[in-house]
Amino acid sequence: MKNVSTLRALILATLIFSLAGCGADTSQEQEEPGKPDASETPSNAAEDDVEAGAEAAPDAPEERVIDVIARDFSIEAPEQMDTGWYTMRLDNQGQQTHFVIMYRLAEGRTIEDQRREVVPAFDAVMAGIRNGEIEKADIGNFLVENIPEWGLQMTYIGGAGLVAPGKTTQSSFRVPEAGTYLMECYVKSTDGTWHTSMGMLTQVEVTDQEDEGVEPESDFTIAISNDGIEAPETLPAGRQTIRVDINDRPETFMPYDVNLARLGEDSDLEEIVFWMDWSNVGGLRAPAPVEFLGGVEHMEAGNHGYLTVDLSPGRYLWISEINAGEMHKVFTVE
Ligand SMILES: [Cu+2]
Repeated sequence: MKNVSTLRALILATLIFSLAGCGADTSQEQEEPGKPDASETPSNAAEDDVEAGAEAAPDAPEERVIDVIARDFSIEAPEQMDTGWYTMRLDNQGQQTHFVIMYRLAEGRTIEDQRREVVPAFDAVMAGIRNGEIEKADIGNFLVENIPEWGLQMTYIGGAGLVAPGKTTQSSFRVPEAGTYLMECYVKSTDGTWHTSMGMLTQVEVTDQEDEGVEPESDFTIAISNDGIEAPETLPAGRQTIRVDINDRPETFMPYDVNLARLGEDSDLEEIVFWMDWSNVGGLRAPAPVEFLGGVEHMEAGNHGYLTVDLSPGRYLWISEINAGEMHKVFTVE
């Protein structure tokens, strides 16, 4: 392992320091969780231009869509984006569950810096956990000691949550400012190796753009706070755009996220909660214990994103990677 190892920026759900002041956007008004929004019409602009054009006013602007493909093990994504709202369509063409988070690097840093100074530290910490040399309680200290300061200054802005092999998901988020961003998937492969280290890390250069893009219209809203996940007990079947408000920031390295899973007959909630914690040897490690349908990736408090999914009747689960034992909620689609 390298002397100046690393931090792979993402993951540290269990670290005990808070990175305050990370560019939270509090300007957006919040809606009451669980209430249908004013518009009952989900925006399908991203899905079907013709249909959207027919439904909307003639000059209605369309959502900016980026198509991202996850494979075992790479992320195919645009190299350039503008500031403002984007809808990410994530197509998982791999055999393992993937997600794609997007975050801004500290000023002047690039993917090369990340690969050299951050990624190896996460390889080292995971190897240490696997062979018993690093206890859970020591992870925070290890990372702080082995990560350069800039590696603790990522700004998380969202992305598409965990999605099962062969599935596509859609998530919308706002890119707040110009800079160098990375997209990453840090699920672990079957042998425990981070997908990041296997190639699932790409760079995106963001430039300023006055056009803020178009924010989707939502059918329902859920809210994530330190008190838990506030969400409707039931949702109707069909295609839904769900707004996710991130209202608090936990005392951890990373802010909250939320993922959606469809529960099967024999789904074990305890097993899923365990799996969500990367610091467990079997945590975030393929294969996933449940079928994931996407989600809203980690973003700083005061921001919000959207998840668009087609739901069939059944039991489902909202669950965060952060403090998953408390931060989850089961609901029904009727
Ligand atoms: Cu992955």
